[in-house]
Amino acid sequence: MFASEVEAGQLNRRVQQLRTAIDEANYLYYVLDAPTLPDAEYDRLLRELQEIESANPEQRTSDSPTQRVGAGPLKAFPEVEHVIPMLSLNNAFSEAEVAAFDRRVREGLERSRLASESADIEYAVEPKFDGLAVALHFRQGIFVQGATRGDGINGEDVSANLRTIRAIPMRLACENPPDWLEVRGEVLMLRRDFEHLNQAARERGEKTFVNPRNAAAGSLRQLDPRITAQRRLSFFAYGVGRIEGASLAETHAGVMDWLAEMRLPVSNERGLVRGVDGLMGYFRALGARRDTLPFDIDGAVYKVNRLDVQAMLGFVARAPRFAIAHKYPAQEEITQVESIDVQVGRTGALTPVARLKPVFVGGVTVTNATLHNEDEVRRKDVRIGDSVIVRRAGDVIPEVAGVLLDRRPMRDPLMPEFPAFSMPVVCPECGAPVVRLEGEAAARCSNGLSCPAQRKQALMHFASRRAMDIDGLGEKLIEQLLEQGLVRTPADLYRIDPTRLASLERMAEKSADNLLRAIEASRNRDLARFIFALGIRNVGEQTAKDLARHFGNLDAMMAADETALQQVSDVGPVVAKSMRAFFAEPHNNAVIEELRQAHAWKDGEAQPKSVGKLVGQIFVLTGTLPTLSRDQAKFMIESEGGKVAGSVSKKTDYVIAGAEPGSKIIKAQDLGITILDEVAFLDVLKQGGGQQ
Ligand code: D41
Repeated sequence: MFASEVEAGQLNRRVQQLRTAIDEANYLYYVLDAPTLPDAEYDRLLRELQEIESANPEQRTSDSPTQRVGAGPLKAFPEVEHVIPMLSLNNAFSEAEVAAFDRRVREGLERSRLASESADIEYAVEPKFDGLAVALHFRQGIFVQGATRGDGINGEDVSANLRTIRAIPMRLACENPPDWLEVRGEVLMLRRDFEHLNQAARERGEKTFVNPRNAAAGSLRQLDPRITAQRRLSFFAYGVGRIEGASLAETHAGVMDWLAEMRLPVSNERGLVRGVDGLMGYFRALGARRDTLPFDIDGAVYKVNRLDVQAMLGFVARAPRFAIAHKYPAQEEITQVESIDVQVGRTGALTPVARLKPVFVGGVTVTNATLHNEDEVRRKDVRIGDSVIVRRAGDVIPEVAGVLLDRRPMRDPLMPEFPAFSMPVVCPECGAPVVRLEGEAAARCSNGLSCPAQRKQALMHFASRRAMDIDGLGEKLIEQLLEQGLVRTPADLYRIDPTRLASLERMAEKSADNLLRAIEASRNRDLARFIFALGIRNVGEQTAKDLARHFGNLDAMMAADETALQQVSDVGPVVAKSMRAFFAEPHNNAVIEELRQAHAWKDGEAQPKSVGKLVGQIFVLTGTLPTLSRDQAKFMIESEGGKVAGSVSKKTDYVIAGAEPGSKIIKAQDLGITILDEVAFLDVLKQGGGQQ
């Protein structure tokens, strides 16, 4: 053997080694979602392979992982014919339709006496991926071509783009690959990749994609594969088309297992069930997890498991009789924007809201959808008259996912088209100037609780179920109370004049009584609810609970400065700042004082802290300290785990004395207890106490 041949053999072995390692890493990362190889190592292997291949072009093959990065742009996609047509799926939208499908299957089999009379049919069940159907062709196990479904007969050759999808093997993991294997499946974009893509687009001020499906479609039909390569598409197989030189398993599940063995991605959400009950059970279980899956699905697909039975049943028109797609209610629909209003929220934030032609989506009729904020409307360029995609996923509030720009109405050319949205410069409710602070997404009405809209929202929040829980006090009633001047602030609720209440329009005597009773019942709510009910910006239900537990009483919380507030778990600078801003407002303090008179809440006990420099130490405060208020001193002691007692006893460790102390100081002297002034106290606080 010549030396050069030996060298070539070694080179080839290294090339194979590198390819195997890279393919393995891709499989673990993109198919099993269990990455092992660090990115840097992966890059190093790929670079080495690239270098060898460019120095030795004869080593380059079409299935090499170097061929995934994307070749130069195409002018158009060549058309390809599907030798075996790609069928479509019939849909079912209800249990009745699923039952009808199952009945048709059983009747079809009885006619051919293939079914054992009574047994339930076995179905292979799988998610219905909300992606794009494609066909992948492997010759001798090597990926040679891939095409979109198109109309089922003719598709587009998107091979170069499919090569960039790391979940698709370029070489099947199989000792004896079939001469020909056509794998069918769906190309999609995982939700997290979609979020990243849109986030990057937002940062560059570019248009975002409406949903993962559109992002996947846009990426797969890119003429420049280098762009597709950056888009992170995924793929799941759902069946096979043309096959030569191998025989299939006897069942659909068996075929899917075989594909999985060859390292093609198949969903692990698939299963086997029997009869309509089995189908419905799967449908509900999958539906319950729909929002937590890493990809969008729009239903479940049911297929008769046995392939011989499938063949027996055949097709009607262009859809098989042996399979059906059971769809979930759509989470997206198209409708028109009738107007764009601006709503003023509880904290003055202005939210643009699209008023829509009613549309049934996500299981409810939607007439409004949030547009979030000014920037969002600009980015999406939503205008009155536009056709838009409305999305309502799970229980989240409906939103406008995007505009169908090609459907923007062409108006009379002499008429100006609807202008782009802009935020009003004055509050639509009270006319006060609108301000938008730097770094904030929201524009706000600057009028605080003098703005009637904010006042109404504040009252609604105060009365709401998770806050003061005043039963029956809803939006309509609050509007009436405000209009009639019976109520301006939450404190007014506790002194409503019953005769004036009863005289309100549409107010029966009984409902007036009920409301008064509900208000009465809301007195002495625990501190956490009360703090939440105040509606301080950024203070949600959980933060309110944490604050109540930490401080025990409202005065201690109101006395705490930003640093002291941040001692509370999950209270950061933003929350602390909004709390200080709230309590710096004289109006708020006045209302709180009135609510105190009304016994709207009852204080609790601060949860004793078991960590801190002063754990186990008991302090007594007397007289006026030069800079610290009583509450501040108390809070500082308690945040270090110390206790503040009301009177001096043998158990007292320190008495902190200010100007004009009372008799407590004499008692302390009698008992020989250490007496501290403010400076000494701050010292103890710093060092920790613990005197003997
Ligand atoms: O997940 C899917 N979108 C999916 C689509 C699936 N899980 N199975 C499918 N099975 C078929 C048959 C039974 C006709 C082979 C399909 C599709 N077809 C399909 N996708 C697009 C059109 C038809």
